[in-house]
Amino acid sequence: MVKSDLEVWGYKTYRPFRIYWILHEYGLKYTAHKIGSRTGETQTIEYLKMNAKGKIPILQHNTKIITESAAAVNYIIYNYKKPSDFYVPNNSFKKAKIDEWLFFSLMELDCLVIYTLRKHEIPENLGLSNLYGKAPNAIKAAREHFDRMIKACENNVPKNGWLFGNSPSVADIMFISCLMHCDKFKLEIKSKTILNYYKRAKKRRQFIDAYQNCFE
Ligand SMILES: N[C@@H](CCC(=O)N[C@@H](CS)C(=O)NCC(=O)O)C(=O)O
Repeated sequence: MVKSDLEVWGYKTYRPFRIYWILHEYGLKYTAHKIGSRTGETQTIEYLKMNAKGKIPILQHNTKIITESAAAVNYIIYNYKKPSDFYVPNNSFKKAKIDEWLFFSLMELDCLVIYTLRKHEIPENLGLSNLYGKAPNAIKAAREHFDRMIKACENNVPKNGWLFGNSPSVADIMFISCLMHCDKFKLEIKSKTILNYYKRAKKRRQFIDAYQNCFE
């Protein structure tokens, strides 16, 4: 198989999925290296040379290496022609509004909620408390924080379409990739508006294609 100049390292989890999704939105060909986290594949000397954090995902563009999923998603929109059905902000305020969703998703949802649950839930609940220790108070606080953050952003989620109109943006990719952890960690999305938005998103062809390739 001829390798594409764009390569994604990692699969089967929601952070690599962000990169698969943007690549499908932009209709770009890519090579997927289907390696898993915590399988040993991210701890080889060769891999650690690319990403000293020993984590997935990586986006590789020829010799350029990007090791954070949000940076990788943005790299695509900075470098490739915008598809007609994708929203890219064209001034600094609009860009800041997108960034608001990006940092909200990464900090308030991914880091404070999802990572806390992943590290401190018991293995039966798909957590790693066997490695990182049990922390029932932290788990309770994370679940409460999730409910509070969903309530806080609910009014900014539209009843139709995407966060910024009729086309998706990187804000949708980052936010939805966080919502995708809810089933895994039994987090209930206590907002009809957000549940409907999430259901709509999952019907998009690019989402489905990216999902199939990332999770197959
Ligand atoms: N902030 C990073 C997080 C990457 C991350 O935590 N990846 C997980 C899999 S989705 C991983 O490789 N975990 C292994 C570990 O924490 O050692 C990003 O968004 O790219």
